[in-house]
Amino acid sequence: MMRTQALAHLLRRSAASSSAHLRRFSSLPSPPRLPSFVPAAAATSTAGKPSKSASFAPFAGALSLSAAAAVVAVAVSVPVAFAEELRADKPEHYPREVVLYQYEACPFCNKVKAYLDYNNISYKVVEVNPISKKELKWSDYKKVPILVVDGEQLVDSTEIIEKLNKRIYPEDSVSDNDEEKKWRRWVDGHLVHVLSPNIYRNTSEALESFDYITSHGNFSRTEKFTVKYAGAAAMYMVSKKLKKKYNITDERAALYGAAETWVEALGDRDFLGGSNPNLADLAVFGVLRPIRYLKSGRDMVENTRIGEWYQRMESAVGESARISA
Ligand SMILES: N[C@@H](CCC(=O)N[C@@H](CS)C(=O)NCC(=O)O)C(=O)O
Repeated sequence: MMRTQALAHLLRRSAASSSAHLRRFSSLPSPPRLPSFVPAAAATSTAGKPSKSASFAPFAGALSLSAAAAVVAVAVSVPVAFAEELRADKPEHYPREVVLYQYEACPFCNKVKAYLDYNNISYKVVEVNPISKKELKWSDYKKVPILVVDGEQLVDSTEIIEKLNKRIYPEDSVSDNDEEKKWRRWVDGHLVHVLSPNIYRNTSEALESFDYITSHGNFSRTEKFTVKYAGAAAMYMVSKKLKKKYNITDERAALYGAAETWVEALGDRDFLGGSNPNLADLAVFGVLRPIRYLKSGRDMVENTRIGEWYQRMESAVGESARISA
């Protein structure tokens, strides 16, 4: 990121903190940041996909106490009028209205949300029912995420981020940064495939995952019960197939291996982007966020060195920029 952009970014971050404070202490809508899971995509690959009913994968977001504490600290020190000014002062090329069609626990959706949150781009969320998908009737694209930016439909998490980033940082050339590109590809081509075999590893983990999915997704009351048990059973079976497909013998070893590979890539840097996260940091963080507080995510943090970077990312990304629909 160029220096001027870094400065602009710092300003935006303080605006983000201030607006978060405003949301907290005034009557502005408060963005939910509770642990949240929904159906996602073990079945997201293009070839040999599992059936629709089997295409759930759990993912979660969680309240970061340290991030919350930081926001409160800023809140106390920033006068409300100044904060309001910062909040209103978003650059012109920032989108005016952003709507994310998502499954709360989908790793690709969480990748997009990490980008939006980090850049303090306010967005509304439409939670899609993964069975009826009635919220997507208006679109020919039947996957999530879909991001509607000032009326324009953007699809595919990587493309969405690419396009938004070009708009927000027109001078920034992501394509020049080979390292960033390489690790973003690693996220889509490797890391996401390791997740499902882990979160559906055995019956208790599959049920834990589906408990989150059904409690935070858009399901009718009847669907909730059926999906929890049938989904957990189906995904337990599907995850065995996925292991074969992606040549995974020990799913935990694969998860720990991926976490360590990422830590090695960071070297002695705080973030892959240096002192600030870049798009690869945001992608890794985004797809891991939904599993972080599941058993697999807790095991990953206990058994690898990824925890410190993850905490830095939680602080850097800060509060959700989600606003009420
Ligand atoms: N390459 C796409 C993958 C999107 C994807 O596969 N999303 C899953 C949810 S995590 C999906 O919508 N699957 C189809 C379904 O649920 O029917 C991206 O990065 O956005």
